[in-house]
Amino acid sequence: MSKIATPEKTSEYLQRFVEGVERRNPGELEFNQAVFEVAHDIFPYIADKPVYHDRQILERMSEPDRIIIFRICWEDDDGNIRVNRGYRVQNNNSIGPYKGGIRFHKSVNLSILKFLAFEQTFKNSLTGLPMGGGKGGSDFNPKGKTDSEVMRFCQAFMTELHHHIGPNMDVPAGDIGVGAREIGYLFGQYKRLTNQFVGVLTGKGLEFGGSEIRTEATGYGAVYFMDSMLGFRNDAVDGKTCVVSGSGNVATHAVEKINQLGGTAVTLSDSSGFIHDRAGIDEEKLAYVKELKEVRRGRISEYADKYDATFHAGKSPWHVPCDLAFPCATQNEISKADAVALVKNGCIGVSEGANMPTEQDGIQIFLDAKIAFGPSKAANAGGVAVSGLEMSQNSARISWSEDELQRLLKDTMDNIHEKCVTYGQESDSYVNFMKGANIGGFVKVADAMLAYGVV
Ligand code: NDP
Ligand code: 2IT
Repeated sequence: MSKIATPEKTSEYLQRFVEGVERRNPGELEFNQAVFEVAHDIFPYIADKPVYHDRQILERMSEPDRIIIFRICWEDDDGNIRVNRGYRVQNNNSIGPYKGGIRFHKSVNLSILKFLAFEQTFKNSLTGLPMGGGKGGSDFNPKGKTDSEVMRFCQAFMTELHHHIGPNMDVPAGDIGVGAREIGYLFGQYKRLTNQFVGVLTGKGLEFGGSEIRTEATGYGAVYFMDSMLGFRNDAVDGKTCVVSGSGNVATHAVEKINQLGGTAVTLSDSSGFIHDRAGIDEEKLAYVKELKEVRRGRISEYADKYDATFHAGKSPWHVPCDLAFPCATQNEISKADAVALVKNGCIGVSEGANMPTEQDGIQIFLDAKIAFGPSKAANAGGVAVSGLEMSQNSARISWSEDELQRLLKDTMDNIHEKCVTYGQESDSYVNFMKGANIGGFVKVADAMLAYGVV
């Protein structure tokens, strides 16, 4: 098959491809969802580029290069032996070493890590930096664990993982449940096991090779991306009411940037529910949230005890009227009904800080309403982009200034926005950023794979 495909043929190929992926990955709902979302945009794009069909590029991209699964054995504070499962999904290293975070959460399974590693491949390509895609993690639940238990777990995790990573091979970072504390323990153990001080992890402390702005980059980047999408419509974040979900790294730094750009964030959440603060979450309140979550590791409901805000147990914030929405907690946190409520209540923009937070039919609602929808692989790429810059600084054994990195982050998000416009603008001039990000991320990886031949 090396002719230009008709629309009928294209949908037949897409159907066949999707069935094949489902057959090979039975029950892996998140992975199938992520691959389908991409394939839906790529098949029409490659209809007149038969070489991508002939060389089975998307088929190869959706089969990870390798997956490492291992046992993690550690001892809790009471001397009990605990067993968890660890993973590293090395999805694709066509344009650089595998790169992507590590997630510690009780829900972690192969489907979730495969979807994240697949998405990461496209996201990293969009940054323009030489990074392949990977993701790892464990079903370890950090909630309620002491500092020394977390340290022993991280050491046990790295004792196996260190065989499979390296500064030119695979460079992990943080994700849900893995922040500055865990990266410190993981890096310390890597250094102990290998006797090497190298840039094998990103998100490190500033004292040991970390980069300015890495902590803030994902949340800041998601808000910059929103500002760029609105700028394209002669609008801005300034003056807008924003709902934000989550209360971790991405959510808190999104709120920080919303405040800096003149918006008002009125919600935050965790897995117990959300708080609604009509007056806005200002800098002082945000400092309280960071201390609550990072130091005391408490619940967001405590915010409503301290400030004039309401707490809504077991609910997410999407039914609160807003101009802009920033999902920054986890995958599939916006359902179709939530998307309908957002649009009905006047929401004009969604920028995804979390990975794949909107369900497939929710995305369709946003696209049909023609609101500014920034999909995760574009909107939250600021984090991994600054990770890429941390790798460069480590290789060169230098540190760039905060001002320089702020500028590079903003430029990167602008460039990703531009790429999405190039590939995603439709005949009525509406920009489908989902399509733009999928195609924009695909092209560089695909062309590298073509150059390598059949490998
Ligand atoms: P954190 O661990 O710092 O915070 C996660 C937040 O999300 C917490 O408030 C947590 O609540 C909430 N949350 C997690 N799982 C669920 C769930 N199943 N249901 C409801 N709430 C949940 O993680 P990050 O802020 O780093 O990550 C948030 C999202 O951003 C993830 O999707 C991640 O993949 C994505 N991301 C992160 C990047 C980074 O640089 N850190 C980069 C790009 C994307 P609770 O404490 O109750 O669990
Ligand atoms: O999903 C993501 O992009 C991350 N968790 C960050 C990955 C990284 O390597 O910085």
